[in-house]
Amino acid sequence: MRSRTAHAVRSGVGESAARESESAKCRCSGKSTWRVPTPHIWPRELRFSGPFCAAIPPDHATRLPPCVGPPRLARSSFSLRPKHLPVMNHNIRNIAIIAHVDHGKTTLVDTLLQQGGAYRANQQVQDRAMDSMDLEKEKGITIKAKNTSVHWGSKIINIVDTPGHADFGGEVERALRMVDGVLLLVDAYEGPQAQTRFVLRKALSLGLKVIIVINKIDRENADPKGMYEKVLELLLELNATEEQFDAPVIYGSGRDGFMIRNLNDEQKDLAPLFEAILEHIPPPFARPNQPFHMLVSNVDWSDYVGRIAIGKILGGEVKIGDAVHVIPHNGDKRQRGKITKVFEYSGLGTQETANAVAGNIVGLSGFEEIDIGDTLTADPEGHALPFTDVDPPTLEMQLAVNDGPLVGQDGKFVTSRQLRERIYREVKTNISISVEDADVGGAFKVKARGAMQIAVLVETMRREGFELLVSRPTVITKEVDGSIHEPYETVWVEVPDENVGAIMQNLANRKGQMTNMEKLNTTTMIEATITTRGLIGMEVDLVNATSGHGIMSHLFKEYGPWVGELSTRLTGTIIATEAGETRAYALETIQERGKLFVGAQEIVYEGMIIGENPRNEDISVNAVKAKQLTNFRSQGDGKGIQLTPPIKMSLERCIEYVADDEYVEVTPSLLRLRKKILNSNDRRKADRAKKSKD
Ligand SMILES: Nc1nc2c(ncn2[C@@H]2O[C@H](COP(=O)(O)OP(=O)(O)OP(=O)(O)O)[C@@H](O)[C@H]2O)c(=O)[nH]1
Ligand SMILES: [Mg+2]
Repeated sequence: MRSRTAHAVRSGVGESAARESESAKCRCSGKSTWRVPTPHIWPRELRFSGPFCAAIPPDHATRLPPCVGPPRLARSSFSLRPKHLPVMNHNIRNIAIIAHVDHGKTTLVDTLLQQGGAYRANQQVQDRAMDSMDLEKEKGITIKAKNTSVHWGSKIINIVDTPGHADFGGEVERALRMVDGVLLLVDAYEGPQAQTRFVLRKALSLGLKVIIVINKIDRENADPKGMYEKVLELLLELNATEEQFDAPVIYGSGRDGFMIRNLNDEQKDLAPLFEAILEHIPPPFARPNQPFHMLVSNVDWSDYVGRIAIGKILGGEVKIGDAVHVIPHNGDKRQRGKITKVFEYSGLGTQETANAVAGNIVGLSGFEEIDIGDTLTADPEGHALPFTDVDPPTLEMQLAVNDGPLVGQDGKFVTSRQLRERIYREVKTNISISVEDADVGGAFKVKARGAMQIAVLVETMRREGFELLVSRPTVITKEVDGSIHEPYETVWVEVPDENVGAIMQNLANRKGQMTNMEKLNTTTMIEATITTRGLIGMEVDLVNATSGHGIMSHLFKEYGPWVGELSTRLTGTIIATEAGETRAYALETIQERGKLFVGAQEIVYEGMIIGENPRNEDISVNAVKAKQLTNFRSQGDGKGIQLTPPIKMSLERCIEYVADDEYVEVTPSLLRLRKKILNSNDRRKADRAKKSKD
């Protein structure tokens, strides 16, 4: 019997595949075999899970078509002719870094880049370099998944840094389609959280190899061993296969640039992590001897070359000038294109290259119209590669043209056509957002995973010079057996012991049901089931109730029966009745009735919300009233008047704050709150009509 490892190496199969083969036995003959995992990208029924007979290398097995569709066995690429060509590019590893928000993914990429030689010796190294968007830098979170690569020895490791915030889960889902394994980062103090569960479940379901990285072990009170145990519990709960359960674990600190296999090893560098990646993550399953084909997993935009299709080359080779076919995933007619540029991702940018081979993650330009999920192939008869949709959106918000009296005073883009074109463009590169025209002209219904996702879009548009109106988020309901169902989530809230009562009360007001409570060192973890509707605005309440010490994470659970009316805002508003510039004299009396959102000398208009009434009703006030002039003039308006500084809310807070009959007016430099109906008489009439209808 020939040596399995030697055979594997001779035939070009990577070392890890050879290692995998050690225990494999052929089903038909019982002889030793070598085994190659079928790529997760194929539908389950097409995957071949058992070992192959050594005599027929899997590359030639008729059960493995490159594309879906009717079997086309006569095609030359599927002939049974033995060809001892490599089936894996063992110089490459493709990994994604996944974790809950803030568990240190982007910081680890910084040190991987440094130690992987991405910087010159004297080059200035930035913190969280992959968070290159302005909004990412400002918020300190990753919003979009990004590709990079490092070299370790003779190998290239392609890395995708993913966002950890729940609202951007769609980015993680599509990143996972490009890779063959993941680094699951877990904070050694916080342990697995809601989003750890979400991303791990997705990775396991795609059959990806996992390396567990217990990160931030430098933190005070870190419990690396305890957290590793918790990850194992999570793997069990998520029905990981035996092989996935045996995932290797590495401990370390991404920030301090070291990883170790055992806790008492010397804390030196990231070498143990690099070695674990090369050892445990399989080389990409790709077929160099087939015509070029690739599934588009992401789309980028460049002012110079236009749309760039990003994905892992699953077969063949591609070079500048090649003619390729674009097969749209929505069933539209296939189109022809010509590759104008091939990009590889390295360090902090992209690098043009003349050609790229199977297994590599690349960007390709040359297509006017290309969307995520489309297939690129050099084979004129090739089929579309399977594309599974990401989890559906649960929230909806309306974006509308600014029809207020101050429209156009601040922004450049204010028309319905401009707004429509921009929103529809966003949907092309962000598959977890969808949009449709609303019933009224100039308004669009944008559906997403969370309010933050839409807030990021609105903030980006605002910086581009748009003016628009944004409504309160509403949940997307479904009809099940004649009754309305709404989305429910599991929420985990960790609060200092003294705040437990306040948070339980808050959850109860939002019709949340507590399902578990666990006492930790100085804090308490509360687990509850609550509607997505009930969760809106809860983060702000938590920060206020715990002076910023509470941590909260949530995860979509299921659709369940509608829980009825829910009021998450118990206060009313103070509304301006007249247009003009606010006067300190008028505001002085108004501030006795509630909290103000505007200061003196600000422009307001009829129907604009200028403050909060602690009672649950709206009051109308004149904020531009000047002091009556008398013969005995005092020393000028405003002198000696003490106004409390107005409350200025962030865009996200405004979106969570507004009620159903209100809008946030967003302009490049201002955020205003207003009633949907500005005229007070019209508003009263509409209220009466609504009441009589109810
Ligand atoms: N003590 C300690 N802090 C760390 C470590 N790695 C990252 N941090 C800190 O954790 C915070 C979050 O780090 P990021 O790298 O942005 O986390 P992330 O996982 O990329 O966050 P998202 O992309 O928003 O999900 C930052 O303040 C880092 O300085 C570490 O190894 N030890
Ligand atoms: Mg990040």
